[in-house]
Amino acid sequence: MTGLFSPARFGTIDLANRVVMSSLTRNRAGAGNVPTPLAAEYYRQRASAGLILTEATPICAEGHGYPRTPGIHTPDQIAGWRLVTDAVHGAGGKIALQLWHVGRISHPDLQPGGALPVAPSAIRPAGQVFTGQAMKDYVTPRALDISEIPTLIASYAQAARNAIDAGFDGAEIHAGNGYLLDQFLRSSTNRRIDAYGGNKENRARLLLEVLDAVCGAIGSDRVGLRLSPVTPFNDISDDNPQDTFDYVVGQLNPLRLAFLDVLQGTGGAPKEHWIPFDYDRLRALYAGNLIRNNGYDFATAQQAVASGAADAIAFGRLLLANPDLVERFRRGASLNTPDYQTFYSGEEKGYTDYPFLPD
Ligand code: 8OZ
Repeated sequence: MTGLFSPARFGTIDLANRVVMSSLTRNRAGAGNVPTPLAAEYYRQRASAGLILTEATPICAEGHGYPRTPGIHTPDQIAGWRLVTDAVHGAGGKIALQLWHVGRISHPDLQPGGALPVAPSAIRPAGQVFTGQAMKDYVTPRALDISEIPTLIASYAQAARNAIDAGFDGAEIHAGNGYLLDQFLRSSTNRRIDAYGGNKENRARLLLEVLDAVCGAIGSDRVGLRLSPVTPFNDISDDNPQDTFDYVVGQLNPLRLAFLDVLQGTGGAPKEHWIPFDYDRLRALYAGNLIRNNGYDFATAQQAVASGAADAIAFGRLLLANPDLVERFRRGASLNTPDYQTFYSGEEKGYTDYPFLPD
């Protein structure tokens, strides 16, 4: 029987087991948004997961929207990530970088030259952004001109090449959680009247062109994709998410990606409050390796992999708080409790000091 502890091959990436570390923003990058030696230690501690997906990592200066998030667009950042990939590989793990552009989820205080953040359309998100000094209201972003799209796509391809230069086993394109590519996909944030807006085919165009460019740059067998069909995070929604995401997933098969990573559910809300969506339909439509994420425990994850509903399960909070989660699952051991206070701030505390099981 295939289970969580069975090895797998996702494109060129060999996973020792089917426990994946979900991408988790931790806001601990150093000056210049460079990953630190402490980040290398944090990821090394978690290398027994079959595959680590890094924290979301901006592909270009305009892609930043939070303080202290590590980028992949400067030589120093590439060198910082090299510490991380060496540490994980030294511990026998596999690691892919999550490629990120926040789009409108930013602020002039976080943008080069104090410019407006960019988005598919000039629609201001509800809510506030932490600029590093203060909480400020989001601003109305600047709609990208169609003439800027090729440069944006090229930034994704360059960032993917940078990831390979930094030693990553692959790259995952972040097209979820209300960030730039999701802003293009979903009807609430995309009111464009050109080839990149309107019907689902047009709203999906940028993502599919980015996928093509990234696959061309590093090989599709090293590329993954993150989608989150109904998460409302960052003030986003879609008039018909099933229709939109059935279409997107239906377009992926010819690309032969390493994996598709679907964040299920509605943010942190309990399952009873999730916006209805048929994830099994995505499984049926998609011929490749599927990672499912959100709210799984050992029993439900094991069941999902054994039944064929998923090829692997991604864990966020559980791996954050239990670096040796795989071993704890094997032994049926108790789990450390995640400390929410230190998710997005601090240094070692709540980052590299969660205890391992005694030998
Ligand atoms: C939590 C805080 C900041 C960013 C995401 C990159 O949701 C994030 C994120 C999560 O994908």
